[in-house]
Amino acid sequence: MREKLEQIRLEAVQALEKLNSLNELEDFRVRFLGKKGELTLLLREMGSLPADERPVMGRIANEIRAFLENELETKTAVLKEAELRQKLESEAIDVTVPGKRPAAGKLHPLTTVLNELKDIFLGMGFEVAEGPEVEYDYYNFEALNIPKNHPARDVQDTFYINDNILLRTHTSPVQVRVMESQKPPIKIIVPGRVYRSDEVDATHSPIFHQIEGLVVDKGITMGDLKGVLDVFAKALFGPETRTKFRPHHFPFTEPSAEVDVSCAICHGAGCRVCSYTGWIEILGAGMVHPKVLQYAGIDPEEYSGFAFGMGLDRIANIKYGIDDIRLLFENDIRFLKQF
Ligand code: 2NL
Repeated sequence: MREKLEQIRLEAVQALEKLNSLNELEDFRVRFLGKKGELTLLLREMGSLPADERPVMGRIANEIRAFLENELETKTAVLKEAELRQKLESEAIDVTVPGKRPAAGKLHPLTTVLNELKDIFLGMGFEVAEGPEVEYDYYNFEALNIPKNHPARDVQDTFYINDNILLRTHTSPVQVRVMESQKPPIKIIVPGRVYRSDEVDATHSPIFHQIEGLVVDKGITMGDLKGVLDVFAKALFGPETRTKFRPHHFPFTEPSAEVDVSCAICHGAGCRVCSYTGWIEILGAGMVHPKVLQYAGIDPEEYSGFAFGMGLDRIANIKYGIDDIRLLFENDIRFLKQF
């Protein structure tokens, strides 16, 4: 019996050293100290011992039990501590890792440019007018002195709904409607979507955006037109900006001009943006044709006016250095994020 007890103690001490986890600790407890454990089973055999040996063996067995229980307790505390430390380490949150920036919405570059243009013209006393994108042939062409055989009326350029109805090719019909329904003085800008049956490429899109302006009053002259467009160009491209009027032809204005602004990138020295000319063409303008006033019921003997029109997409591209109009319509988030 004494030898068996020694044997158990030896095995237990060896097993103790190999214990590495709380699970193994429990297995150890069951194996040596449990109800069916080696020590318990051995103690059951005490009955068959001579009476004088029992107390001695009992004492030794209890010593071993107390020793193992003590060891088990110590080892449990050590392993629990180790497991806790490992858990803390593996689940630790590194508060110094850079955060993820929340995706915030932004305005489309066309919207930003339109807001800027509106600000500039509202500052000069203009009001914003809007109107239908589906228009009568009359308002889009006839009332603007664009004769029946004019190339701008070609079905190749215009989306016709039927003989009389079309998608507006410019925002001018809105100005005609305002002149019909309002007495001068008239001082409006008209932004909006317009449509032309163009082949899509870097500078053409079947849907694009225009902003036109119209001023009608007594005694309006080309000098007023030049003054307004000069203030506008300086506000949009910077105070150093100059404007240049080149003679041109539009059916709805007489005289007509195309207007260039000095290149804001190279200040006239010549660069990629201005095709090395120092000038950028940004709009068309002129004095409202007397026939156009007459069509709208305004007496050209009493009133005169000027008008201008520009492509909003083109202005946005110039301002932001965008080289392809299609980017404005594709809504590729990688493109839009840059503004
Ligand atoms: C251009 C040129 C222009 C107008 C638009 C206009 C409107 C009325 C009467 C007279 Cl109701 N004119 N608009 C005048 C001159 C030029 O646009 O190149 N636009 C992109």
